[in-house]
Formats: sequence, C-alpha cells, structure tokens
Amino acid sequence: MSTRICKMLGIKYPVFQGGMAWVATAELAAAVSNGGGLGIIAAGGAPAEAVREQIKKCRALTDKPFGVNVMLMSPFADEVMQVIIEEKPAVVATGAGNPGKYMEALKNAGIKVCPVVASVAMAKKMEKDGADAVIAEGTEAGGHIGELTTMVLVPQVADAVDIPVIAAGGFADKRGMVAAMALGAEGIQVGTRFICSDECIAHDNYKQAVIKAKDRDAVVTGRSTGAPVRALKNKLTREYIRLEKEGASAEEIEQLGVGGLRRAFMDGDTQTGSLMAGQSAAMVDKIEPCADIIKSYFEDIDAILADIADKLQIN
Ligand code: TUI
Repeated sequence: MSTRICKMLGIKYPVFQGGMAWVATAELAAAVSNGGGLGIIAAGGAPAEAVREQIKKCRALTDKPFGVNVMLMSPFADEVMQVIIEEKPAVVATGAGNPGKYMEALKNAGIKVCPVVASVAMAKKMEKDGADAVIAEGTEAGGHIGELTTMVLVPQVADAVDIPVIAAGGFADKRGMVAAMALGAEGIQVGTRFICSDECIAHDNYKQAVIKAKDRDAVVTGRSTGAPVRALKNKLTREYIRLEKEGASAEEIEQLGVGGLRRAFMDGDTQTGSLMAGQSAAMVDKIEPCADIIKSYFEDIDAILADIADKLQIN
C-alpha cells in the first residue's frame, strides 16, 4: 500500500507517529521510522538545544526519514524552529497554532511542512501558505484538541485542499485506517497506540493506564480556559473539573496542570500526573514493537474491503 504521502516522504507505510510531548522521544521516532512509518520527535515545551540533541540521537538510530513536531504554544518555538532549519529533519509537523511565519524558512531549507489543523479554514490557509500536507486532527485525539470529530473534519478538509490529508484522532486499528481512506485521507497519524510500544520510554504505569482505559475514560479538561486537553480520568482531571465548575481563575486551573506530563511520563504518577491519551486508548490492549503496530494497520486489508463489498452487496 502506498499513497502520495509515501512517495513525497520516501516512507513505506502512510503512518505518522503523533508528536506527543515527553512521549515522542528520539527512541520512539527512530523505531517508527525503522518500522516503515514516519517517526516524529516532539519538541513539546523543551528548549532548543535539547531538541537538537534529540534530532542527533534519532539520526544515530535510523537512516530513514523522520520529523519533528513543534508545539507552537511553547515559549521556545522560535529557537526550536531555528535549530530545525539548521538540522534539517525531513519533516516538520506543528501543533496548537499557526506556523505561517516559519513556512518560508522551512521550505527554503528543504523541509516538508505538515501542520496539524482542527478546522477547514486553517487547512485552506496552510495550503495557501505552502504546506506540503495537513494533519486533520479530530477531537478524539489526546492532548490539546479542537472541537470537530475526525469523522466530519477529515472529509471536509479533503474536499477543501489538494495537498494530501493525514487523518488523526481515534486510529487504533486497521478498520479505522480503511475508514480514513474512505473519508479522503491519504494517511493516518497514530499517537495513543504508540505509547504502548516497546520502544516508548514512558513509565510503565502510564502504558498500563492506557491499556486499562475503557470507552469513556479519556476526558476533556480546560474547555473553560480555552485550552481543552484530553487525558485519562484520574485525581488530576477530577480536580480540574471541580475547579472549572467552581469558576476558579484560569491561572489557578492552569497551575494544577504544571508538570503534569512529567509526573505521568517520568514518575509513573497515575493520580496527579497528566495521562494525555486519546479516546482510542480503550482499543489498545497490549505493548508491542513499533514495527508490529505499523504492520497491523495493513494486514489482511482485503478481508475488510471484501466484507464491505459483501455488506453492500456489490458484485
Ligand atoms: O498540539 C496538539 N496536541 C498537544 S500539544 C500538547 S502540549 C500541552 N501541554 C499542556 C497543556 C497544553 C498543551 C499536548 N497535546 N495537537 C495538535 C493540534 N493543533 N490540535 C489542535 C490544534 C490546533 C488548534 C487550533 C491547530 C491550529 C489551531 O489554530 C490556530 C490558529 O491560529 O487559528
């Protein structure tokens, strides 16, 4: 299976690994790229030189193309972009903002730019500004999210732009992958399922929390402060929701989350840590190598297509 995005980037499978802050390290990105997908290092809130180290580490672990995700709300976004222009990873993905001001410099450096978008207007703007593809992320995703579901966002974005669309949010198995193609996408981005990979260096408690999660366990906090974040329900999210209900100040609410990802990822604190994960956490049931995860999205696709044809009584 190959799509325009595979040819554009020189990758075997049209699978991007989500740029999850803390979780998406050089080790994870290299494993995904070695498995035939596009591994993506998350810059998250890290300073620029730390990102440079991660890029160098990833280069030492793979000779395949990989990307870096820049979280545009980071106070270090400008410096991180400068390091990226110097280091020239194959791809830059961006999240939580508009990367327009960096587009020209990135393209001049020969880097492919794939912004995450959560609306049709943003997708159109990114295409006009020169993006090479857009990642259309639905509200099923983990972390910082938009309003629209993947199901309605992806077909509208696919109709609105000519560049390839990567569907993100909710893709835990091959049925989702086939559905993404039906919606007009040419690839998928997978985040949550890669948390539960052998090569992800997150604390085992975080991985086990994803495995244990059920259908309604990935809840949203921060809607009232304008920065909605999806994470697994725990003491932290309950406290968040309580403060939001009480009408606490944005500062007080945001203070609660400071260091939350670190507590979850490094310390394995599943109570006061922020266990960011998408709704698809409920569909993840084991820890396995990245290469096996990627392959699983493309094995026996014929059976799914045949089943669809059968249901629709085609032939
Ligand atoms: O960026 C993400 N997900 C993230 S970033 C992150 S780090 C964080 N840590 C603590 C609190 C908050 C964040 C964790 N998860 N996904 C990509 C994404 N981008 N989702 C939605 C958007 C988005 C939203 C609005 C992109 C562009 C946009 O419009 C910007 C504009 O200027 O119109």
